[in-house]
Parts: sequence; C-alpha cells; structure tokens
Amino acid sequence: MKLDQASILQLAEHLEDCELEARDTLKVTDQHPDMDWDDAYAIQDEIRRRKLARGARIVGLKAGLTSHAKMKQMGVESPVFGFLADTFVVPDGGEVRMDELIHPKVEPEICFVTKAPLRGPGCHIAAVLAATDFVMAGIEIIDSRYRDFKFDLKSVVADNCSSSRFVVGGRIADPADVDLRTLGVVMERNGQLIGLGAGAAVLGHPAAAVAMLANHLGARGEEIPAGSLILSGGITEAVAVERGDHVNLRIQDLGSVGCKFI
Ligand code: 0L1
Ligand code: MG
Repeated sequence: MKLDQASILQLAEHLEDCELEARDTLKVTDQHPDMDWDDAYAIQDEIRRRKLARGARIVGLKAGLTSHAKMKQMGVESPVFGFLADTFVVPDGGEVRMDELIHPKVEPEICFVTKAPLRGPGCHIAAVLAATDFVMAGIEIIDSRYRDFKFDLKSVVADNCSSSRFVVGGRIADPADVDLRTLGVVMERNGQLIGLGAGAAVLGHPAAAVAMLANHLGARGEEIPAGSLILSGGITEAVAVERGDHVNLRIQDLGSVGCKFI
C-alpha cells in the first residue's frame, strides 16, 4: 500500500460526505497519483465500516463495468466491485429523491440471490449457478461522486463503484429454468426506449461476473455469503435521468421493475 492510514480515513470520510451531502469532487488519484489497488479497496472498506458503525446493514455486493457497452462508455478495461447497503434500497415502483443525488444514471441488471457461500479462487459459472437461489431484474442507480463522471478505476473503487440506489423486483426465477445469456432486456424512460440488450452482454454470461467477484474476494480472504444479493453489472450503457422521469425495466422471464425520480 502507498497511502498511510490517516490518508485512507480522510479520503473515506471525504467521499462518504460527498455521497451523503450530494456534492461532487475531483477524483482521489489527482491528489494521490501513486495510490494502488489495495489503497482503493481500503478506502471503500472504510466507507463500509463508517456505514456499519452508524447502524447500516450490508445487503449485497455488486460488480460494475462488466459489459463492453459500459467499459466503452467509461473508457476502462476491467470490472470493479463494491458493496450495497440497506440505505440504497428503493422499493419496486418507489421514488428516488433527486435532491439526495448528484447526477444519477440508470442501468439494467440481472441480479442474483445466493443460497450458499461462494469463495474463490477458481470460482466459475457452474459454481455460481449451483449456489444461486434465484435471479431477478434490477435497476441500479449509479451516482459517481466525481465531477462529470470523470475518473479512473482506482478512484471508482475508492468511491464504492458509484453505488447509490437500486431497485429489484419483477418475478424471481430459478437459474435452471432460464438461459441468462439470451434473456432480452428492455429499459424505458417515460415510455421511450433507452436501453436494449441481452444477458450475454455481461461477460458472455452474467454468472461470470459473480464468479469474478467471488475470485476477487477470495484473493482478499473473503467470500460471498449465502443470502447475498448481487448486481452483476449494467447490460447497456448507463443513462442519465432527471426529476420527473419514470424508468421501467423489463427482462424476459423476469418480469418488470420500475421507479420514479422526484
Ligand atoms: O455499476 C457500475 O457499472 C458502475 C461502476 C462504476 C463506474 C460508473 O460510475 O459508471
Ligand atoms: Mg451497475
């Protein structure tokens, strides 16, 4: 690691304050160009510790930048991983308050709920499917704390991968009953099409993103616990939303889920 503990604590506090006060900032690597991946995940871990200390619960995990559409949109080449707190949950059909966010974008995702722990190294698609209780549709609302969504990967990781809100819902399905690669995905804003794709847009199979997450955690001596909700990554580019927008996502065999921005 290149950063000392005081810098990790200060950067975590700064990024979380930006999240909670809905204000943007410059990417953390501007001030600390030498920081490494361990520093980035240590800052994210400290944000998680701060939330837990205030009584939040961690309800899941996410993989981000797992599709070519998203990698191209953000100019990066590898996935990143973050956590989901209970304070990020929006009920299906619920309201997302724009005054709590900076510049939110929505992305359509296939979500997994596990019934057994998953631990790398060596985790693969089959192990993920065997450990999956059910899959469902989800809209992730990302809200990078970085000005104009301008960042590099280490800054993104430190910022908990732009995690902000998420909505899950629709119909739950046993992964044995659906082909997650070919499920059609349609996302609309105010009735207009804004995203179209299929599950295979995520690393060829969305379960591959979950396996990568398990392998990433395994390298850190951690695992995906049973009962975790996992967002496997945006199938299309993320799309900016404004106050008054209604967003609806339909995924073949998984029903629909939606929210409105007020
Ligand atoms: O969930 C995601 O794909 C977000 C990853 C972080 C980068 C971004 O803000 O787009
Ligand atoms: Mg996402």
